[in-house]
Amino acid sequence: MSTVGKVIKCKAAIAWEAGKPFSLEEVEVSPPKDYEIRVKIIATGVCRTDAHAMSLSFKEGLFPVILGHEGAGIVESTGAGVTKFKPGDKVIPLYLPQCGQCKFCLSPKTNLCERISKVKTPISDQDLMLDGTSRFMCKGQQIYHFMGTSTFSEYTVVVESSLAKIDPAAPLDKVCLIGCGFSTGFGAAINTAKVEPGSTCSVFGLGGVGLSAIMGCKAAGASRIFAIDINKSKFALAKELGATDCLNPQDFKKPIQEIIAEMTNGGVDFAIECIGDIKVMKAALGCTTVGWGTCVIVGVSVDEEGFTVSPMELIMGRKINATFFGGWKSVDSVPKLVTDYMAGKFNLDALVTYTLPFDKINEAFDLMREGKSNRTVLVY
Ligand code: PAD
Ligand code: ZN
Ligand code: ZN
Repeated sequence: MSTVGKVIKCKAAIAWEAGKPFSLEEVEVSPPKDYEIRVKIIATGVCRTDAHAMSLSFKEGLFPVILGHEGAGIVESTGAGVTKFKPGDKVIPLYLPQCGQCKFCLSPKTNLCERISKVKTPISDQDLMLDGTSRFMCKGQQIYHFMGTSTFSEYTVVVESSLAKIDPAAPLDKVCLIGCGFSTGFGAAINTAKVEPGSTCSVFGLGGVGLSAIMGCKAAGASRIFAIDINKSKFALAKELGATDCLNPQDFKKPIQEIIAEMTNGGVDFAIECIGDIKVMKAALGCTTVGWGTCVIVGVSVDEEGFTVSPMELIMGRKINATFFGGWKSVDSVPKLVTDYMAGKFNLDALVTYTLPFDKINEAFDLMREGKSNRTVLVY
């Protein structure tokens, strides 16, 4: 029986309030309105950003909410006006939209889109559809969307400019990582830092994002790649993916930036912070060389105001930059990244530590918090 035009009842993980585990619930998902698409999610990764959004320290989170922003699925139905998608298309929802018409989308200088350019933090945006309403209901209550994607629901509704059509042969339980973690880390190295052949790099934090940054540094031809983490169980995979030196800051008496500077004749060319820790961001900037060192911030910090940079650090030629979704223009780039993965150009499979049934979502978050997984992919 066709579900087109009807409310679909399905499984979703709802965060009812901050700091509490998800509850698995039956939700009602309304049909897509104009320029919207309803997607059956097949697989979704679990990213640290979802954990930030449900943490007690993130003051802007709206509840109850369906989180999840690293998914892949199949179009179930389309609303009026949708021209680029049809039922059956394989797709990846995009938390960074690309409307294609705004001043940002028309500029090659940024991957931002006007649809999210005015918000303080992109992870508190896109909590409702563009008409200011939600497509999710549970127990008679409206549930917020998250980042315009809400992939922790078996069915979700997204705006047309927040969706990429991908190769129909792509394995969704792997390419879902292109929806966030892989693209962010890989792009941070090649698009934002613009890592050069023969350069030295350091990557702080070896979760799914940092390991992808290592892959990006290697693909860009870096000759020496430092991988830094306080969890040494991350080092074996970091090495496999291209790290040349693995360092645990807790093994040294001196600050890690000094150790790296000593090992590199004054500092690395590029440093990438993939944790979201203010102190580590300072260390990342501090381990770059004077003259031209570039520090790229990827990690999202939700509980602190920011960090100070001395003008001298910048006057001495260091640069600081940050990335959102690895600098990729989402609609244009995601299908190409999927094609590149299918052509064997990078190794997404290595990032997936566990693949679990969706019902084990709380376990997946525990594995991430305990440092036991790089990425867990949940399948419906
Ligand atoms: P993760 O939690 O899987 O990995 C973080 C890693 O950092 C773990 O291996 C930790 O052991 C390690 N770590 C923690 N503290 C320290 C420390 N003090 N020193 C050294 N290592 C440490 O996270 P993830 O890979 O999913 O995400 C990383 C960050 O990137 C996180 O803040 C997330 O919110 C952010 C992110 N940003 C974007 C973006 O567009 N800017 C996209 C996706 C994720
Ligand atoms: Zn993410
Ligand atoms: Zn735009």
